Amino acid sequence: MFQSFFCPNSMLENHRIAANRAALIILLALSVFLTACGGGGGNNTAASTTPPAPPVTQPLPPVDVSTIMLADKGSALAPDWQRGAFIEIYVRGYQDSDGDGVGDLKGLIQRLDYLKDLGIKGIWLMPVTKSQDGDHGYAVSDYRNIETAYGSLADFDELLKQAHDRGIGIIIDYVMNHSAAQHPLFVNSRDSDRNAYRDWYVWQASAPTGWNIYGGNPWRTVATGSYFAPFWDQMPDFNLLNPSVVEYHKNNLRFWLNLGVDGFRFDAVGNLVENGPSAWLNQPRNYTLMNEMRLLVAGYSNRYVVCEAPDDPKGFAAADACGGAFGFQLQIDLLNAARGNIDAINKVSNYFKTSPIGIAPILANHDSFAGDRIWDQLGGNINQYKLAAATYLLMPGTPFIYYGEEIGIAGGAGLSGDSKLRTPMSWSADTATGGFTAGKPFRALAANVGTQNVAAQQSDANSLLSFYKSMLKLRNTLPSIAKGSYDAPFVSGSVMGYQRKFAAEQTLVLTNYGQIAVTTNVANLPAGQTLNAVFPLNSSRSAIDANGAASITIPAQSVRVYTVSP
Ligand SMILES: [Ca+2]
Ligand SMILES: [Ca+2]
Repeated sequence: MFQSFFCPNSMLENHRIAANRAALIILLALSVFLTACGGGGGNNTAASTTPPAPPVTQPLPPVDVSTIMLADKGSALAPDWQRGAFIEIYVRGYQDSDGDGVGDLKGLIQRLDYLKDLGIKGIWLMPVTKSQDGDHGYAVSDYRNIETAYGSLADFDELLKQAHDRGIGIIIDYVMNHSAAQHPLFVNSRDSDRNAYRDWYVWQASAPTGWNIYGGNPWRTVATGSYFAPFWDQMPDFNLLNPSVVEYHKNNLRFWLNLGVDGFRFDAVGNLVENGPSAWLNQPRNYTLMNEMRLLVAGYSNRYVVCEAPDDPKGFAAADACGGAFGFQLQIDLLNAARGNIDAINKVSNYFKTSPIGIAPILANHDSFAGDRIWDQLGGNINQYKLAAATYLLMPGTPFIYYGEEIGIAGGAGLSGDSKLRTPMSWSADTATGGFTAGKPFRALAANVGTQNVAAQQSDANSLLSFYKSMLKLRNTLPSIAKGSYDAPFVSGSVMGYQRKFAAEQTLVLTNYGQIAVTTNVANLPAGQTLNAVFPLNSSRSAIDANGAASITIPAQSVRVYTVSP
């Protein structure tokens, strides 16, 4: 795992070593390490003709912590674009363009027309920065470059341009809590307790006792001390109480914003700062720190921020913290409501009575702690699946679809844990490639690729994909659904109803989660006006009586959406 620390890739970097070491010492060190890497070629001229030098333990990789100033190119996107639906995409698993079996940015560009047709207004890319893990990308080894297997910064520029041309924004994952152990900053920090970057990470002379985070000891001991790394020993936590570290991250954010990226998904914001073994989650500084980051992003035109904070979505979604956060825990109620559970239907109905508009509802994501693929959780029950989708795609907030969810992709065949959720996308029924690559996919395909795939569903008006398109079309054509108020919510038996209002537009959404048709008397409507069905289009008009009530029959397991007109 550590073998590439000083070997071929970083040898090139060593030619740029900072001037605080004499050239002679660098030559000596290069000689030593070229030999260690099997590339020295036996040339010891430098070593044999120079006088004795001070001892050098190892050449440290150069770090780039340069300042980047705000340079806003403006935004090509519509105002309120971030109230449309997003899709979370794992680039490695989306589309391979060159046959190496690994998804890449060029492949994603080829699929932008599909995403536009689906009705997507924003894409969250799981980390595209260079990583040590070569998989999920959360072990970032270079905050200002693209993962080699994904392409180049030029490809990323092209992706931004092509997405913007289609009215789609791109936000990228930003990992502020930790870097890769191979990141040059940590390699320096680990070198000695006198290194200039020692205090950029969290060090103790020896591991303190009494710590337990997610069932493990977060302290990792190496020759120079013990560092704090709760998620993985190869992902050391930054010391975010060091102002230089915060400045570094701000410069990295400006790097991407200056390129034209439309915002960020911030990883693990509940874990940023630790104040002791019983005070390591959701510390007060985490909220003010994220407010600083949000303000930095807000210095650019029309950008968007959403945070991952499973233990406090509402706190971090607040306007004086991230301004946006995923609605963790809500997904459990959404799925139980879809199964017809009355208690869950009531919880869903009540959710946005007290939640900030910045909540971003999900059904699932790339982490197994948030649940399995929806197909697996619902046992392939398409009616329940459509109810779950309708519920969160028509609600307030900004919904995030996890790639493949819209076609009912299942977990990977024979896989478990997070890998099971991060398979290649099922574009076709080809059980060898899924239409994902011309080569051999880097990981097993979804177990149901033969039946649940884009090709099979695109021309089927009753497919899950067509249903997702219908829901997103409502969101994209009715401002009240995308960004309106949440009014007059009620639950009556298995029926949930609410109204959305924006400017003069008023809509009514009714969902029957039960197994039989229900006739419901809907109240609090404008007296004497008419309900016009906008979904499905063939359902009938209904009159609102003088008391502002209308009697409506909703078939079993279905959703009805109406606009109100005089
Ligand atoms: Ca590729
Ligand atoms: Ca931390």
